[in-house]
Amino acid sequence: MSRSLYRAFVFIAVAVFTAACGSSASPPPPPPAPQAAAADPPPAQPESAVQPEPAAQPEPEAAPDPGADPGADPAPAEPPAPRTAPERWWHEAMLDGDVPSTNLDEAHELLAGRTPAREVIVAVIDGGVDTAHEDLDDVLWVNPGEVAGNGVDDDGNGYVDDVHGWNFIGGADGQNVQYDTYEMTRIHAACIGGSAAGPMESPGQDLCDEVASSYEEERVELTQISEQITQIQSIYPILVGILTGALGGEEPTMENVSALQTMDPRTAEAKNIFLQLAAAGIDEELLESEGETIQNRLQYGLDTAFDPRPIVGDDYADPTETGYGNPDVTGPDPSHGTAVASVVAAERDNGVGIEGAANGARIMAIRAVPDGDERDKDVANAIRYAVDNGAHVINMSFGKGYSPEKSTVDEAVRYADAAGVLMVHASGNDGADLAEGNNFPTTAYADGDAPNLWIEVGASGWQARDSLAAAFSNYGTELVDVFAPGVAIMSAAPGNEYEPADGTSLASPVVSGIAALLMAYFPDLDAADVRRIILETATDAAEFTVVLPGTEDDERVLFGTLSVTGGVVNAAEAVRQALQEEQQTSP
Ligand SMILES: [Ca+2]
Ligand SMILES: [Ca+2]
Ligand SMILES: [Ca+2]
Ligand SMILES: [Ca+2]
Repeated sequence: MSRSLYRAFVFIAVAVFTAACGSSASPPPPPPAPQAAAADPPPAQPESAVQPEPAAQPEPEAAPDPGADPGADPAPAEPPAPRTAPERWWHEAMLDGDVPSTNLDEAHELLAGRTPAREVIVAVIDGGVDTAHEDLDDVLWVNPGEVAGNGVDDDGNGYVDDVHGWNFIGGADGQNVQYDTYEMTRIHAACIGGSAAGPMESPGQDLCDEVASSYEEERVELTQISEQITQIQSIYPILVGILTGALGGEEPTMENVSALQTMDPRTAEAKNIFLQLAAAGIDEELLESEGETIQNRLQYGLDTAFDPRPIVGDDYADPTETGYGNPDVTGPDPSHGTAVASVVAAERDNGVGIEGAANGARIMAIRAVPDGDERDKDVANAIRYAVDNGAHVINMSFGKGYSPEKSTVDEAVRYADAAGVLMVHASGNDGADLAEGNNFPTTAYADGDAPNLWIEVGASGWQARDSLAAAFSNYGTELVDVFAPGVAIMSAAPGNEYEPADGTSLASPVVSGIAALLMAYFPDLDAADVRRIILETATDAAEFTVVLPGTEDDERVLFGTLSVTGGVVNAAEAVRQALQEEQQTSP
């Protein structure tokens, strides 16, 4: 879950409790919300607008027009407009005439009548891909020299039965790592002698102090969110009960609740909160799943004694070791990687599901990212596997705040760069400036030099021009190259399902997919050409005034300050330029 959703929870929890205490006639539940929000507000979270004011004060709110009286309710009075994203928005040219998207639709129109000149292999280094998904099963990379399931490394690449890719976080016995610690936790463990450190030695007092405080901050924040989710879970059925009554027995939805007219302040309050929750995509199901996610993070991510590495059974202390793992590229929870892969290459003409950005692309699934922080050794091996087995593009929708073995990853990135493989990386979801914090793997090597064939991608939204930069997206005047759609991206989910997802994790594969599209139709373009064309043809939005990510509604900046190009990728313009360059170079 992104930090912005964390904030949504905090925000809504406060609203819920203001409401519950202010309008419930029966004995209100103890109001623990203020302590949560006030005790230690998470950094960069100026939620002054929602400070929970005296929570217990019963508002004398008999106003028949709920939400119209700004004095009656310190929370934002207007329920968010109940708009949902157009399902295919990230294929369109513009939203509402002025919010730029990819214009993939026109790109494909421009290419109609041609066929892809080659199969472009896109390695998806992620948490696993549902290889049985109806919208992906026919676009998987198939290792031509490997026979499945015979226990033999038929093609001699060092990996046994790697038909669609490889899983670096599993054991030879077929077991899989699902959860892992945060890198921060591993370093903290190295400082305090916890077994999560593995072979890592204590990094010295300065880093130990820094990590100890980040660790504690994270622990407090996750604990608070966990409590808040529990609180909303206890209120939610009450809301639904009130609204169901007001709707004459109908199940409340965003639509019928929006349309609900009421004179009753309690119902009005329930309506307001329900719509806020719905606008943030929060329902009972999400509360349960996010509650579980947060619990897992507390239980595994922050456990200084947890070490899943024996499941893999590698010699973890040796960063140069290869060949460990197993061929199960799906793993126990392929939801993230399935969404990412589908944005790149979901079957466009099979009449079901969604359309990926590219046709003519093949997904090489490489599992290296657990629920927790990926490990440098696995990331490096995943990159090398992709390069050695023919990937043209490597999508990396993952990141972490510390990278103790950065040199190992750097070497693999240099290897890919030298091999002409385009690397596309998500900038991360902290709503932060990358110049002020790291999201590894970073665009620069430890020695300050940088790879040529790397695109760092921020996430753009659809709702309005001033929210073009997604609230959760990391940004960087020099460290993010370009933005791409990453909000409400309809994508594939395990089990032939489809659902919208948010994150720079979705923006990155939009770019990987456009790169694959160009490579497939214009085989003379190399990775450097494709990178150049994508960045040169991005829709220039540098002069747009947008809300600075991570500041809620406070600070406004020019979109051009958030990335190198100040643009949003534009597939149609990229194709147009590729066509033009093709014409110029052909005799
Ligand atoms: Ca299929
Ligand atoms: Ca093999
Ligand atoms: Ca085999
Ligand atoms: Ca499809």
